[in-house]
Amino acid sequence: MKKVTILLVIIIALFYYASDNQVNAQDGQPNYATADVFVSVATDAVTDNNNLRIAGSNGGSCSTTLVTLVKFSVSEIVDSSVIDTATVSFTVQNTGFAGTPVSLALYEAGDSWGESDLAIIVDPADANSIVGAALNSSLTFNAPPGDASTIQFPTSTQLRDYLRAQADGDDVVSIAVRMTGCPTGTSIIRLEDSEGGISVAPVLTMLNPTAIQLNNTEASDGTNTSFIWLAIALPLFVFMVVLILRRRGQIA
Ligand SMILES: [Ca+2]
Ligand SMILES: [Ca+2]
Repeated sequence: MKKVTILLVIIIALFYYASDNQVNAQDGQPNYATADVFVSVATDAVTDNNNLRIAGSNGGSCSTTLVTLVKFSVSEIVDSSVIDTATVSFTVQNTGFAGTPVSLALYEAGDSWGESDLAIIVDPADANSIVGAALNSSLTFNAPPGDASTIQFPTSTQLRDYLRAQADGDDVVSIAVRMTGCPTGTSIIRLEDSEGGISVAPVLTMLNPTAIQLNNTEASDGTNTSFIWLAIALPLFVFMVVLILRRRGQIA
């Protein structure tokens, strides 16, 4: 059995030597918005001036009137990374609530917008809307959050999966923030924008975005999931073969 053990140790050591648990530069670091605007659902007018607004009007049900769009870069996240947690934070400028509760939620958004674009369809009821699937990350306020306070959208599987897909794709993350619940009348929340500086800018924070990556230029894009499975399967296969041969008495 000694030979089997030595063989296993050699194989595992070889694979351990060949692989490298790569930690991304953006682990736990504040990742500031690269662009941010708010858009009117009714007119598609884009505003990039002093704040980000999220608003809704309730005449029986809460309908979104102003949507905020924010972009982040995830270019420093290695392909195939697993992200443990991801949160999106904003600094409140001020609020105008006619009552409570007020709920906000994050959505996927397309990338085809900029701070000077004049026509972006943000109405989710429109098939051409830039606002996509819900990211299952929401906040409900039973009292207006204080001016200058920080609000943080919590991590979710959908948010992490979306960030991972963007990191594996075009590295540009676009997120829409909508009002999904509001009392009768008009409710608005104004947030600081990235032009206000990094002390108040929208921030994406990702914890432990890591990837197992080969120290091999041919596989340096980190797409090596099959390799990792091989590293597990091969020693098991050798172990089983040796076990069978030993039972048959073909090896000592
Ligand atoms: Ca802006
Ligand atoms: Ca994208």
